Amino acid sequence: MREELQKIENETLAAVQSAESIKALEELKVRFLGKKGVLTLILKKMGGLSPEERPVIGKLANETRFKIESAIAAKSFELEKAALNQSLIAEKIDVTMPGKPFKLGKKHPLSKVLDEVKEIFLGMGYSIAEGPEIETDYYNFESLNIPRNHPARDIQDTFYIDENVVLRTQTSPVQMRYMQSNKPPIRIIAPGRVYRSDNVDATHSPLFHQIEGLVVDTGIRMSDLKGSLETFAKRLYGGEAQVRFRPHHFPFTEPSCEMDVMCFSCHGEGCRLCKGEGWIEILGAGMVHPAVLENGGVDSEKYSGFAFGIGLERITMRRYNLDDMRLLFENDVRFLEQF
Ligand code: 2NL
Repeated sequence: MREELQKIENETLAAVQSAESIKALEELKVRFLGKKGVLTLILKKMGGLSPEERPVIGKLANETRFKIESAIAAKSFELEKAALNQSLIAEKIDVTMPGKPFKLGKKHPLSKVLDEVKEIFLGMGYSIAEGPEIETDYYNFESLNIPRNHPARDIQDTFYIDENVVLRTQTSPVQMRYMQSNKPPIRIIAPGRVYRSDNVDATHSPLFHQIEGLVVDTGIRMSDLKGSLETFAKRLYGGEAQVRFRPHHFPFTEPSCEMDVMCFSCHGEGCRLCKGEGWIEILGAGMVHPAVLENGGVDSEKYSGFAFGIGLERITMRRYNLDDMRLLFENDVRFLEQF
């Protein structure tokens, strides 16, 4: 039996050494140590041994079992390590490889210019007011001194929801509502979408954006209007920008004016950009009409104010030298990527 054990030991150890996979080792383990394994069979035969030989062979068998178990454990550790190394090599990731570029969107030019305008007025102490895009005829027209049949309704012809409800043609209704629910001093801008039933062309769109402003306090004069709007123009277009004010007419302001900036391209000489004028109109403004102040619940004997309206598309086109407003609404990424 000694020889038998020795032979099993030699053969099994050799087999363990040359095993090439964890699976092969498992099979060896079963063949040698399992219920019907070689060693188990030998131990079963020990009943036929003499009482002197039994403990000696038993000890020997246990030693053999221990040697083989150790060899299997060592070999299995070795194989696992090799397998791990293999997968580390096979699954290697080169972290220095350039990644897949991630396409980021950009701010729309209208949003960029609006952000700048807001920042300028916030810096001058104004707050931002908002209101509904669907308005009553009263807030959009009547309260602003534009009665039914007034000719100003023609150029502001809009989309009627019904006889008394319209899509707003300007953001003035926001300021009218603000006057009604806030006491002076008032210093606000009202940016937002406005609507007119215009056909689409290079300078018109049925939907566009306006930034209106309103200042109401005691002792507000035309000089406050001029100083504030000139400061705005210089902050938007740079300190060297020159402005001029021309008389104009709006139903809701008296007196009214328009402000031009000197053409940045020809510096007043006249060129294609300014259509030979030398100046470019950027906003309309005026002293708030007393009737409009009263409609807002403001005592026009005690208070006065100025108001203005800026077309966002227009100043954005000037800012980026665009010659067609449709570019701002088509959302062609090849155009938008340039800003
Ligand atoms: C323009 C002209 C303007 C106003 C808007 C206004 C608002 C109130 C009272 C008085 Cl609540 N006026 N807004 C005043 C003058 C001009 O806009 O050409 N906008 C593009």
